[in-house]
Amino acid sequence: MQLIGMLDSPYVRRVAVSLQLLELPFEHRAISVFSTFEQFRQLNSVVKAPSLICADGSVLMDSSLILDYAEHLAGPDKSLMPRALDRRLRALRVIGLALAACEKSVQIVYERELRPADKQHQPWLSRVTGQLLAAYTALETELVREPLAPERDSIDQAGISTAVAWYFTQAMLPDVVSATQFPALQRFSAAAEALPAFAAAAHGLGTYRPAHLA
Ligand SMILES: N[C@@H](CCC(=O)N[C@@H](CS)C(=O)NCC(=O)O)C(=O)O
Repeated sequence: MQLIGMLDSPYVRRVAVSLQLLELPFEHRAISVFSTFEQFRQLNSVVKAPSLICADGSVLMDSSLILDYAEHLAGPDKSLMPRALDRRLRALRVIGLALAACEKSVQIVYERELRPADKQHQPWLSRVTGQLLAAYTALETELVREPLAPERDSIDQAGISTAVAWYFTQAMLPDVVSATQFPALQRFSAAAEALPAFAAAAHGLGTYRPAHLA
């Protein structure tokens, strides 16, 4: 299996961390949807990161759909999703908030970096910023009410997605989302980033290296 996309994308990173915790071996190819658009297009004409090239050559995209496939490939004993309905409901609620935070962060980054300064639309940026802060406020409340497990054996998809979202936003938009206002998220992120699966797929321009090759 090949995971295509850069680890500065929170979507690529949640897949890279999850595949490791699901114990599914994969090759990572750090190809950018921007600087290497043509190369990416040869692999997936739609140019969406992450893309997963499966063993039979099928190409999947969208991190949640890739994770659905990966979960089934790994089998129920390795699943990162709780099975009990109430636990699963909570996990889905948290993942939804984390993905909304990723989406709103990415929209702000694109607005800042891809659109010429004189074409930036402040009402849109204000709207998206409000949505981003609402997502992190709700996530912080979730973590205070009931902490997420940051340990290697107990972190689940809700924890992975939350940690990856938070790190991405802090790396890209520290002026928009102040870390000091979200102490539970900040603490959880620090604990998650110390796990080998996060360290092996560090946010940035690098390539995932399995622990035994690092
Ligand atoms: N919902 C998608 C979002 C993926 C996404 O937006 N990826 C960005 C990179 S962070 C991308 O492919 N951008 C290029 C584009 O949309 O043209 C997922 O979960 O994978």
